[in-house]
Amino acid sequence: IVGGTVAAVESHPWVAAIFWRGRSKEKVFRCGGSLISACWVLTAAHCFPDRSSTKPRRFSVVLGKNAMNETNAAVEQTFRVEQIILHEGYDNSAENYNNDIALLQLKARRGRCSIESDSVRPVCLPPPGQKLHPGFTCEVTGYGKENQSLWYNSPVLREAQVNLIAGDVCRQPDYYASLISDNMFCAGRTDWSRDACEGDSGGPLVCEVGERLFLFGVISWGDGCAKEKRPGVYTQVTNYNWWVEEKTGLSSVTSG
Ligand code: 4AZ
Repeated sequence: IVGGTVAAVESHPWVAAIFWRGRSKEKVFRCGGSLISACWVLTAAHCFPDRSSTKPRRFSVVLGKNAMNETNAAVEQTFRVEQIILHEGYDNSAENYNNDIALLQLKARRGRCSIESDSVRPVCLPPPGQKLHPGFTCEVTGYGKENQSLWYNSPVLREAQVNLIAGDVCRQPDYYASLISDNMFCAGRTDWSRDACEGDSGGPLVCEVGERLFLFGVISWGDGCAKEKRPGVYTQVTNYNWWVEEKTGLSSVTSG
């Protein structure tokens, strides 16, 4: 996150940290994600770029994590991954990450996955097709870079407020032109000071509607970070209510 502030996971208890286990058993941070029910995390398909790296056994998910380099066993909940479901229409052939959405099923222990606490709680999905007006303020969260030129991620969870940008604007030739599909939306600041960045992908963009926070976007891509006319691009979650329902069998996730 560029231009943001340190965030307490208690204020974003759906935030998930997805790790990949390398050959020497080291845990490498891969992507953010959002807990949408006790056993399911929504993230970006591009977090799993090669088929061999989609082996669920190589991944783990940590919920309730504030700091990357310390483990607070009292609040964190760590899970193995039962399955990884990439969207069938995920397509990066045009290098625009169309349908950049994926589901991770957490492996249950003694019949249960995550347990709600002050630090762990699922986020609501917005009703299908719900539209918010351009300029609407939403919030992005992640453990990604604080500045594009750094080579390391943020050691702590960070958040920033960004504003929704109209599709017409984001499709202008001096913005992203035809790269923006109907499954995406853009968000940024008028002064380009705040943005998601590398390492934040898969994580949440949430917007408050009627005093509730809803997961409207999955952090997907962008040309650099916090650059003029290069806003962050997000997967439009309201296009995928039925897909999530079909894959998880949870009708409750669409009702908000
Ligand atoms: C990335 O590489 C990435 N500025 C994510 C978000 C943005 C850029 C890059 C948006 O994961």
